[in-house]
Amino acid sequence: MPSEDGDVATRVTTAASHEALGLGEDDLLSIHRTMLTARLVDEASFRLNRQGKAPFVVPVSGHEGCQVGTAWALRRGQDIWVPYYRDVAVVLVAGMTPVEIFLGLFAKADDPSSGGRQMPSHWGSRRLGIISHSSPIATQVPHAAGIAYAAKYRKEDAVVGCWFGEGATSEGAWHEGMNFAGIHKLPIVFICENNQYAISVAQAKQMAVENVADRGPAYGFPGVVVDGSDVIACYGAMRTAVDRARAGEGPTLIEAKTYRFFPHTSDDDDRSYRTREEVEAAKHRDPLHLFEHYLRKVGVLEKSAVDELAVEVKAEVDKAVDQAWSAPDPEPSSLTRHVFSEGDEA
Ligand SMILES: Cc1ncc(C[n+]2csc(CCOP(=O)(O)OP(=O)(O)O)c2C)c(N)n1
Ligand SMILES: [Mg+2]
Repeated sequence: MPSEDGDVATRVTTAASHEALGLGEDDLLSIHRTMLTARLVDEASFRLNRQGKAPFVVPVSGHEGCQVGTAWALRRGQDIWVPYYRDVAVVLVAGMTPVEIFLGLFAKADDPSSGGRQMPSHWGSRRLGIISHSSPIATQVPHAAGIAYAAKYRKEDAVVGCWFGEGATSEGAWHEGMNFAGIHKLPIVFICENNQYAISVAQAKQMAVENVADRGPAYGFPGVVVDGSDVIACYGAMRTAVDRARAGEGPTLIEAKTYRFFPHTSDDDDRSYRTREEVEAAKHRDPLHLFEHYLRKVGVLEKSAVDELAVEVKAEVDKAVDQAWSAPDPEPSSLTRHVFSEGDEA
């Protein structure tokens, strides 16, 4: 959906109603549960970090709306997910369970991403079509474009979702991936979770434009700005983009304006670059609370049911923590697995 003059991003600021987007009550409840699960996984992970049990945590809180909203438009087991390290909620939508997430956090043998070898938050699953990314930011973008090229070349009915932060868009790899996707009209959607900071570096020090999405038309495809705190608006933008990709019309760049409520990681102290007032003000637009408000407004969930659900999901998350914590560690004898050749491995 390019704008009239074709060179600025189209703005999507208000959510269409869920009915207009084909979402029923069950969808709304599942979306809410997934956002809540991501939030509680995050809070548990931070507690575990402070207890010395989890080495490194990358928080998702604040991003749940844009992650669940965009991921919801892809099909599990058929489409391809290329998340980055902040995308707990994306991988939950893709089908990863809290237990699997904690197995990775504790570097356990049964961690589906790498058997405990990868840094936490570098998820991967062949079964679910989640591609593990490397730590250098934006390196997953050319990978995602290549995967979309392969899908198109093989005439597979798959759409690729590729997520990243706004800091990643300052990297050469990002521009190369975008350019390649535009040239070949690939079945891919790029989702920028713009939380205004790349660790401590504010957006104005990274780019001279207001919107990352403004760059989409320069690569020959639409750029869309969406309110990242509005999960339904994010779903709507992604639905349009995925339909466009599936119809062979090429990529879309979605920029979700969001905010992270916690520091960059468990190793960061954000007091050195953000005022507490700024962080507290951002929490007025908490995507989870806004969605709960929406659910009450449309009569899908009572306040008491929200509270009950929070207790239920917290119990599930706590159980997942216990299960993962008591799972076996990798065998020390397997230490060099995937580092040196073991002969005839596939
Ligand atoms: C090429 C490269 N440079 C620097 C880093 C260190 N680094 C890790 S995350 C990050 C910030 C990325 O910010 P953004 O893309 O906005 O995502 P966010 O963490 O805000 O979600 C940086 C600079 C890195 N991993 N890779
Ligand atoms: Mg950022």
